[in-house]
Amino acid sequence: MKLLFATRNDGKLKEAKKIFNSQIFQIVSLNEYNSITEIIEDGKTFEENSIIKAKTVYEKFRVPVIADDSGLVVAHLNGEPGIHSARYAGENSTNLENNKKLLKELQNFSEPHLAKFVCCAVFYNGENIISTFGELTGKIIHEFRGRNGFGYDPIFIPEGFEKTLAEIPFEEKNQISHRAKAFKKLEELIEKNILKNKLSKK
Ligand code: ITT
Repeated sequence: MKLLFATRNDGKLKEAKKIFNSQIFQIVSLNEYNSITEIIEDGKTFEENSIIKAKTVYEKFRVPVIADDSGLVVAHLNGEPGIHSARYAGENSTNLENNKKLLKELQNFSEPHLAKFVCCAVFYNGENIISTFGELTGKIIHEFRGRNGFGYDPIFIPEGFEKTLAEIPFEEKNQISHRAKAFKKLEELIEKNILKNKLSKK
């Protein structure tokens, strides 16, 4: 089954390709669809935004779509940057600018700087909508460590680990991450509710 992943984030795409069983699913991205579709993420929650992404892309291409909306929820900052994680330091901000802004916002708070990554993953085929969630708890550190991953990975240490997500090998992040948890559940539900249904209708 071909699934169009409604994302422009190559880090997410690489992770999703690894998480979904490649014998059953072929994950393609908006890059392969040559899309310039503008998606206005004006939802108030991760779930609302991931549904907006999935529906916008489905309406344009009419193929089964998956999407994720994710971000970093920081305890001292009342949940910010949350759904604003990608643009925390402003429109078109880089990962480095977002990370620096976060560290600045946290500088006057006592440690540990507890945080969690949250991911809502969605499937939409014009008929059925499925959404799932995943979380990864941990803390923010005030130095940049590691070169793997993307986004806030160099300053986030998962609970029970000593290394940041950017120091942990790709395969290991993909076992424990918020995205891995959400997409694994999504994969199971697509298999159970969509693929099996299709077979039994034949
Ligand atoms: P798409 O909307 O095109 O999928 P995006 O990067 O704008 O890409 P989001 O709106 O879901 O995606 O914002 C997610 C942001 O949260 C992302 O840009 C990172 O800053 C952060 N983030 C999410 N998951 C992360 C992860 O696994 N590691 C590090 N940072 C992550």
